[in-house]
Parts: sequence; structure tokens; C-alpha cells
Amino acid sequence: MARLTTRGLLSGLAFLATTALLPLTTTAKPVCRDTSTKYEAESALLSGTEILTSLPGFSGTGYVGGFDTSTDKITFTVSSPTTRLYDLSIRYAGIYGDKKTTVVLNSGASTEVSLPSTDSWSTVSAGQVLLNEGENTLEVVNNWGWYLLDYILLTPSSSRPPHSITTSLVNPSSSPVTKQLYAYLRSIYGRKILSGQQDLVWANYLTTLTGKTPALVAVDLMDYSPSRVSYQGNISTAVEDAITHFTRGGIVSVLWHWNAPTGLFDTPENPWWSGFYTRATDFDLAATLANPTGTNYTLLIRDIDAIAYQLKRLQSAGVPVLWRPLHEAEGGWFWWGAKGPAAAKELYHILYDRLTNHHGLDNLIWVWNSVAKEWYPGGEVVDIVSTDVYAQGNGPMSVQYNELVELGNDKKMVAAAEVGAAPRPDLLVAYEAHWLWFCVWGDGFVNNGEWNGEGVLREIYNHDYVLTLDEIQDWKTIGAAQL
Ligand SMILES: *[C@@H]1O[C@H](CO)[C@@H](O)[C@H](O)[C@H]1NC(C)=O
Ligand SMILES: *[C@@H]1O[C@H](CO)[C@@H](O)[C@H](O)[C@H]1NC(C)=O
Ligand SMILES: [Ca+2]
Repeated sequence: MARLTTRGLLSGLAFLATTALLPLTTTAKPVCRDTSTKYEAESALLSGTEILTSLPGFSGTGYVGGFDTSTDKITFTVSSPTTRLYDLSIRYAGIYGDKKTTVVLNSGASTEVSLPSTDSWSTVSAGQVLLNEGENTLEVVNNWGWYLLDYILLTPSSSRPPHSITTSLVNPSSSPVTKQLYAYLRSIYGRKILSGQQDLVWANYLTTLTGKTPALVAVDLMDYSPSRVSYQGNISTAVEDAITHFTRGGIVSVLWHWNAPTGLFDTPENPWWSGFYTRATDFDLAATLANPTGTNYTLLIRDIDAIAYQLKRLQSAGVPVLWRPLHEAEGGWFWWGAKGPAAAKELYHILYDRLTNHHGLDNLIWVWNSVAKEWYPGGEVVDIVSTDVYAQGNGPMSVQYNELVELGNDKKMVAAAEVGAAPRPDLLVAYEAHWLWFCVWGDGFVNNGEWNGEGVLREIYNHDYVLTLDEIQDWKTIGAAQL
């Protein structure tokens, strides 16, 4: 391992070198020469880090190492002729294994960047940064530490190419109103974002706070899980709440904190009602799937059928559903993700088949909720890709947005299905982060100033780019006109 270093501040202005990249050849029209600007790490302001030269192949006069304390960092001063978006990349050497660093823009928004293990110098994309006109600071901060940094490169971002969203739903038997909803969503994608809120009660809280009601309300089928009903009876009002919001012209999304069918520990640390967590059950999805004639497999299907019953109530009420089962599977903290991607994907396919073909549910728009490619169940069973982001600062979440565009080949619309902090619309526009909707989690988030200041919520809910309930009343008509 590298030796520990302590080094004080090294002052100096960021050295600036401009590299002209070759323009793409075209005869149709003149092409702007796209220029990247390179900022050498060794010329930036160092704090707890040091200039090194022993690993060959670096650019400039050296590179920077000695990241071993949480406050260790390099501060780059970078400039832009106008306020605009740049692609940021980092040249580094990951000779101590897989690491992570943090990039902080103008002492505000921070982004975590993975630096995979390498033998020598390599370049990694660090997402996009919106630079102000004039000087800006970009800090590269320790995080895991133990990596070497050669330089950063800023390239003006090219504007996003048009999306190529698929026009049909994966279920060919989707009902007319479900097709209308999907067509409506396509018509706004990239132009507007739907405001959304978890739970009807918190949506109504926003009405009081902002004067506007969320366009989308998400409800949780958690309390219909048979292993919860056996403890507490049928107490859920999620279906009624969804119908209430639909009846007033709104759009409905549904998730399911699926309490494990059996094997709940039900201890003081892990009570029965936390039975959707991996830590609260020994229910083994992989073992269950390996034995389709076993009792646990039967329980799995029993649970799916119980949820189908609730989804059918929505179908009977004419409610199309943005249906987001097996959420956050890739996190592993829920039992459906605890046995890795193969088991989770198989369960998703079982769910799709059972609900679509056995139960004939034709009101579901299938929303997948993980980013990693190895977890993706496939474009033939997914209509919309999404993720859950819990990061403070009301940022645009553009890294996750871009990853999801790639996951769905830009054929699937992309949603921020759960967020801690509602995104600022001006940043969404600047970053071209075309989330179809955002949906803020309820208690502890929407009503917590650390996540969402009341003034910020008022601004967001009254912003032109953000669609609220009053502005989507014609969604069925607009959708129908597209079909
Ligand atoms: C809950 O509702 C389901 C579906 O209507 C029903 O089959 C079940 O018996 C109910 N359970 C209890 C404990 O009331
Ligand atoms: C079913 O799951 C429970 C809970 O994890 C477990 O104790 C039991 O052994 C499983 N049954 C079979 C037949 O595998
Ligand atoms: Ca260098």
C-alpha cells in the first residue's frame, strides 16, 4: 500500500491547456470545433494531497496522490465563457483497487464517481457539470481515497439527441385507457415533468402548502401482503386512495413492499411488519424458485394472487397503473434482491406472466426500478425504467438519468420513482434530465426542510416545467388523440 502522507495547502492557479478535438467529418454544414479543456491535477490547489511522479505515463509535470483522509482534496478552478453544461472526465490510476471519489461543484452539489481498479492511467466519465459564466470550483474529494489523479477534462456537452421511445406497451392486450395514459406520457416526455407524491395524505399536504396538487400519487400495496393481513387484518386503504386520486383526474403509481410470505423473524429488532427487509426474514427466494412444487413456491404464488385481487379492483374502476414491483432489487436490502439478479429477474418474469396472462390484468404499465444492467429483466417485460434517489440538494440526478437512458436504449421512458428531494426544474432543463416524473417519499422527506424546503416546494410546484393535477386534466383525451 502507498505510504501515508500529510501535506499542507499548495497554492497555485489551475494550469490550463486547451486541446482541440478533431471535428466529425461532414460536408452538409460547417461544424463547430468542439474543444476540451484539460486541467492538470498537479497545478491545482492541493489539500492533504501531494504531487508524485513515479508512475510513468502521466500528463503535464506529475500527478496527485496521498488521498487517505476524508478531507483530502484537490480544488480546480475552472472557467466558462457562458453558463453551460460540460461533460467531465477524470484521468486517474486505480492501482490500489476499486475506489470512489466525490466531485463537488462550487461548494454545492456533489456527485460520487466510481474509479474502477486499473494497472495504469485510465479515463472515466464523471457525468456533467453546469458551470456558471466566469470562474467555478470543482473539488475532487477523498471519499474512499487511495487513487492517483492526473487531470480532469471538461468538454462542452452536446445537446441530447431526440428520444426514440417505443410506441407500444409490452402487453399487447393493454386496455384502451392504459394505452391512452402511455401515449399521454410519451407526448410530455422531454418537455415537462409530472409532479408526484407518495401517499394521498402527503399529496393533500402539498395542496395546502403550495396551492397545487401533485399530478401523480403513488400508493403502496404493502398492507395487502398476506403475511401482514394475518397479523393486522385488512387495514389498507391504498386501493381506495388510488381511486380517489384517479377520480379527480390524476395518475396513479403502485409499489409493493412485499412482506415475505413466510419465515419472518418477528423479533424486537426485526418485527413482522419489517418483513420485506432481507434482515427480517430467512425466506430464501433462490431456494423457493428452485422447487416449483414446494410449499414456499405455493406461498409465493398465493401472495401474487392476493395482490392481483387488489390490482383487479383498480382495473374494474378503470384505473391504469404505473406498476413498480420488486423495487430497488439491486440494493439487496429487500428479500427479493437478496439472492442476486438471476432470482430477482426470474421472480419478475413470474409476476409478469401471472398478472398478465393468468389474471388478465390489462391496466398495468410495467415500471422497472434498478439501474444495473445485470439486473434488467428485459425490454420485452418493461415499459418504463426508473430508480430511487435519496440525495439532498434538489439536484437533477443527471448521472442516474443518463444511466437509465442507456439501460433502456433510449426506447424506454425514465422515471424518478422515489426521491428524497424534489428536483429543481431549472436544473432539469439545463441538464436535459428528462425524468418523466418525480415522486417524493412521504413522512420525513416531503415535510422535512433538510430534504425539501417549503419555499423550494412552492417554487417547484408552481414552475411552468412541472405538471400538476390541474394541468393534466385532459390526459385521456390527449392520449387518445395520439393513438
Ligand atoms: C382480507 O381480504 C381478502 C380479500 O378480500 C380475504 O380473502 C381475506 O379473508 C381477508 N382477511 C382477513 C383477515 O380479513
Ligand atoms: C420455506 O421457507 C421457510 C422460511 O424461510 C423455511 O424455514 C422452510 O425451510 C422453507 N421450506 C422448504 C420446504 O424449503
Ligand atoms: Ca498531470
